[in-house]
Amino acid sequence: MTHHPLWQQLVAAGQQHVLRFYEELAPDAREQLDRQLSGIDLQLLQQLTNNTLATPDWAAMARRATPPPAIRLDDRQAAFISAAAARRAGEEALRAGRAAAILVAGGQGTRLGFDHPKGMFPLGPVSGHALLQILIEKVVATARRYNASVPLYVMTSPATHTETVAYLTAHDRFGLPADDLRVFCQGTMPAVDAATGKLILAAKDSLALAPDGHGGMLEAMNRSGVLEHARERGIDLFCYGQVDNPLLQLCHPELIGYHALAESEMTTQVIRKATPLERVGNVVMVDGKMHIIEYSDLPEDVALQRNPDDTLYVWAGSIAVHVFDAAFLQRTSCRADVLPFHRAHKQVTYVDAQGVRHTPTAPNAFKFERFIFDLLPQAHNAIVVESETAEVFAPVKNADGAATDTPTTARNAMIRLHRRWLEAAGAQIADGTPVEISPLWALDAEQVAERLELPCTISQPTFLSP
Ligand code: UD2
Repeated sequence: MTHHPLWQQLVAAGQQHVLRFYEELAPDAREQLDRQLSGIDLQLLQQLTNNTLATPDWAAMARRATPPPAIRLDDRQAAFISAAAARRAGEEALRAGRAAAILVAGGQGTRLGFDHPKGMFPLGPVSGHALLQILIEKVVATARRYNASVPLYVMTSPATHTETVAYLTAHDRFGLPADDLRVFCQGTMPAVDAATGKLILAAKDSLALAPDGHGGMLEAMNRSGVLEHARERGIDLFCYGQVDNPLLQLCHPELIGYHALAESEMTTQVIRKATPLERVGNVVMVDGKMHIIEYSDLPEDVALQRNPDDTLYVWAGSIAVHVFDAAFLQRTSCRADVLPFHRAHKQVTYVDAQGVRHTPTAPNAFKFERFIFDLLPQAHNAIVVESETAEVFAPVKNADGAATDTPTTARNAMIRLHRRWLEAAGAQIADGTPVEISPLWALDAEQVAERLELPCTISQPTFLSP
């Protein structure tokens, strides 16, 4: 194997075992392995494995964290920007075609028992529409409402890319014009053996690679030409959200307006956490900078702290909805080290020195991921805007049967919200009757009030669509 072009580097890094089966591989299998190996930064990997790369001490940071200044729901009057002014500014940005949307959709539906990209999961309580359809139609409806184009950038992972592209093509992009949709694929990071730091062979001709986290978006936007596409279109802000939240308000005018008027480089929509250990990021200030400390990194005693009025001290839950300034993403996407890596202990299938495949029953490997929200401390004038949970957040994380964040809890949240909008507009709905509103019919309570023809009585499952 000594004639392999990467041999010296692999030996220097103690990783030459990855070529163990090289001699017996067919030419295309060799090519695959070569391609994977040439994409790896061995020095970075060594630093990550040895933990010599300075990773933030989240627990220590959490202990000196304070609540972030925020535009609170129950105190909108006191905010330095009024809700009305924010709405006007947001609508203006949308009308001028200055806003684009980003959806991160790299996850599979495995935890839901669904063997496809999570975005394809049928969630609509009456329509049965998939998460992707529900969210893309919000973008289509926003573009129509403001008579402008709103480009959408969907980030996939190697596991979801091909199927997502085929799905969107088969459905004519759910109404988005061809030039308003770009699907780009995030990168990967190799998994390493937790005990030895060695690269793992998932097969004789393949490394164990995992998606590099949604923070991989920065590099992928650059590499795939998405940033350039947006620049040419005159986009100066990106509205970001996750595909697993059907209540996501993608491109919400008020949020965009707060962002624009505050001249914020990164704006975060938050909810008031219902419970201390809720599985959301925690927006806090540490040493004068805004950070999100992930729920898994927040020490329990800090999470449990309360104010004298019994509200949570660490209250601001990030639901992974942001507005990014385009120039901010351009600037940071050029800096390779701008986002730290988070190390996770996971189970990874491997082939041993004899070529026998093993699926471990306990974590055996480290995976490395970057989180996009770690950009926050770099952003100038970062602001936090609180929204009502029932209007903005119903994540789909677990299969039905779990206590929280299941398809059923998300469907019920959609039904409750849509029922509330309809009843506020004067509809009479029989108890227990599911109702669902297509984003193409109405995006919010205001549009429902405009559209609804009275009298309106609903006594069977109803999907309101154009
Ligand atoms: C995420 C946030 C958490 C909170 C919560 C709200 C992280 C690390 N944490 O928690 O703070 O806001 O969501 O629901 O994000 N994804 C990719 N590529 C990747 C990894 C993830 O596209 O490499 C997408 C994935 O498709 C999903 C989203 O990012 O839509 C969140 O990922 P997750 O479900 O692993 O994160 P979770 O629920 O732990």
